[in-house]
Amino acid sequence: MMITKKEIFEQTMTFRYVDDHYDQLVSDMKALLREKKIKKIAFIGCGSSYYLAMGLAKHLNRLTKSESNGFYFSGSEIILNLRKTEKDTLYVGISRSGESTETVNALKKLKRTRHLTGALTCESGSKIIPEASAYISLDFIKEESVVMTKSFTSMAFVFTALLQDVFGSGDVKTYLNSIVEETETILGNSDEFLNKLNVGTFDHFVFLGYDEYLAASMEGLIKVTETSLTEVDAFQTLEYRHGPKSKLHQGTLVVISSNEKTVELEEKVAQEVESYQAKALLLSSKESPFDLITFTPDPEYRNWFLRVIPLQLIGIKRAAFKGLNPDEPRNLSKVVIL
Ligand code: F1P
Repeated sequence: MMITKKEIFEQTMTFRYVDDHYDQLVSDMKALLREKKIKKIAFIGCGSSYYLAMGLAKHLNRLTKSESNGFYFSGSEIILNLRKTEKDTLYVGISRSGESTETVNALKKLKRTRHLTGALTCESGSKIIPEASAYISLDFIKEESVVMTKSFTSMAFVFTALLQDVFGSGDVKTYLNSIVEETETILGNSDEFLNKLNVGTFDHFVFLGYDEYLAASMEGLIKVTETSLTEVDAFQTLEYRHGPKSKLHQGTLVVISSNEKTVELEEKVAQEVESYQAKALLLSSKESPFDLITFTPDPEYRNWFLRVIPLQLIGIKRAAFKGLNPDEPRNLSKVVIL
């Protein structure tokens, strides 16, 4: 089996490891959050790790019922001095490799100017670690593919759980177990449904959603681009109607990541999409007149990163249809060094 495909299907196993080793994985970071009474966290990343930063920032705002506790920046925004930074904020650099120059230099700069820094990575021996006062490292991931799949969702899982543990209510162990359970189902159902839909034959994809689901949709955009070199867009769902819908055609698949709070209006977008002979697919917990991959009820967006799994599979299925190898993505390297 291709490396990228194998790693997509390993996500249940890696989530189980996160569940089994959660306390040990997060102990330093959790102690820092508690000891410093952190209220504000700015997540910093590049590429997929930037969209991971976006999802975690949105989730922190949701948990704290505020729009001013979670922030997300690309590494370049910090090293180019485009953003004002605050001393009452924890800056968490996110990097699978721990080596991306922009992210490492951003954290170096923040540490040098006496900001509190942390790191989330899959490589504990990497350059990002010395720049962080506390870190979470998922060394067991050992992702070989250039394309981030299980590393993205596992880092999202562990830090989403930590945010819920420190800032949310409810029992984190129950949450951890529920995500592991659901992942198995989502992988199986998505694979089966997308095969039935013959998804590789679509030549234009659109991924829509809000907040954490928009972050998942943007990650899907990168995945489908990197693996299949296919045209793909991502927007807030209703924003799609303000111009971008002009590209809809018979070969377009529009995937709307939805939940109980937003599905009623988002189904109107699905209706409009199909009026232009394109195809709509809902990722949602509610019965729908449109094609549907069913997720558990998620009014608090707690399974946001699982919405990426169908999009990962779309990428490799489209690549297979086009005779492309996702293990050798065009123009890409595993780490971007300046
Ligand atoms: C970030 C990144 C990946 C991308 C490619 C190059 O890496 O841009 O998002 O898919 O692998 O590197 P990292 O900072 O998370 O290691």
